[in-house]
Amino acid sequence: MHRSKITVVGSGNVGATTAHWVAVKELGDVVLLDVVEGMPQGKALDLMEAAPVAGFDCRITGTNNWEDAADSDVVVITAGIARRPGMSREDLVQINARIVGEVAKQVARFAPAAIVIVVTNPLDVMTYLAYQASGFAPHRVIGMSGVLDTTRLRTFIALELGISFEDVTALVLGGHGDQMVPLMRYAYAGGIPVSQLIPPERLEAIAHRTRYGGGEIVELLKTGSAYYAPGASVAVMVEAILRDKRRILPVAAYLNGEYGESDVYAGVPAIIGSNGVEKVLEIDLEAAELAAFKASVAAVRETLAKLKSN
Ligand code: A3D
Repeated sequence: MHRSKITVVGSGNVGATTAHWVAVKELGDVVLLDVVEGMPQGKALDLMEAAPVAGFDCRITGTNNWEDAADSDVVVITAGIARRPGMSREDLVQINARIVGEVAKQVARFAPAAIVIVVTNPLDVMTYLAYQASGFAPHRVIGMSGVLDTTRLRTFIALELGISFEDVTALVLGGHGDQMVPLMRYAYAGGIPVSQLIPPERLEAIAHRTRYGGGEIVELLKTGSAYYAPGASVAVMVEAILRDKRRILPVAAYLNGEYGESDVYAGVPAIIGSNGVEKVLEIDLEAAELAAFKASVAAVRETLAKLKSN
C-alpha cells in the first residue's frame, strides 16, 4: 500500500496548521519545509509527539532541504509573507512572487508528479505564477481560497440562523480579494435557499462580512493573518485529491474559456480528484453576478499585469 507524502512549503502559521489538520485526518506522511533553520524541525517533532495521544499515525519531518520533498504526491505552497493591519493582499505581490517562483521550480525538480496547492497571497496571481514557473499542466496547479471564503460564509449563515454549521452549504466565486463574489442565491440551509430564511439586508451584511473576512482577522490579530480556517480548508483539498473524492469545491482554477475568461486563475466551482482539477463547472449566473465575477477577474489581471511590467 502506497503511503502518501504531503510536503508543506513554508512552516509558518498556515503551513504548520495545515500539517496539523492533515495529520489529524491521517492523509499521509508530512514534510514541513522552510528556509528558517530549526523551526520546521521543531514544529514537526512537536506535532509528531502528539501522535500517540491524538491517535494519528503519520511521520512528520521538518527540513530545510528540498531533497526531503522528493516524490511528494501533494505539495502545498504557503511560503511568503502575510498581511498586517493596513495591508492589502496586493501589497505582498513583489516579495511573494519571487518566493513562489523559486519554490515552484524546486517542486518541478524534486516532486515532478505532484499536485500543487497554492496558498500564498495574492492568491490567484501566485497560483498563476506557480503554474508558469513549474511548467505543470494547469489542472495540477490549484489555488486554495474559495473553500476558506465559503467556510466563512457558511459560518456566518449558521450563526445568523442559530443552526448547525453542518447544514449550511454555500458558494463564493471570483478572485480572493475584496471583490470576491459570495453567491447568496446558491446558499442553502438544510436544502432551503437562505433567502427564504434571512431578510435581504441581513444577507447583504453577511456577504459584506464574508468579503472582508480575512481583513477582520488581520485587524484582530495585528501581527499576521488567519491560519486555523485556512489550514483546515487546505486539508479538505488535500483529502479530495489523495482519496480521489471528486468533491465539488470552489478553488482557484485555470480558466480556458469558461465564464468567457482565458489564461487566468480565478475562483470557480470545480470537481477535485486525483488529477487535481478534474473539471471546471460553469453555473448559471445572473447579469449582476457575472458582472461582479468579471470585475474580480479584472482585478486579478491588473495585479498580474503590474507584476509583469516590473
Ligand atoms: P508566516 O507565518 O509568515 O509563514 C510563512 C513562512 O514562509 C515563514 O516561515 C517563512 O520563513 C517561509 N518562507 C519564506 N520564504 C520561503 C522559501 N523560499 N521557502 C520556504 N519557506 C519560505 O505566514 P502565514 O503562514 O500566516 O501565511 C503564508 C501565506 O499564506 C501568506 O502569503 C498569506 O497571505 C497567505 N494566506 C492565504 C490565505 C488564502 O486563503 C489564500 C489564507 C491565509 C494566508
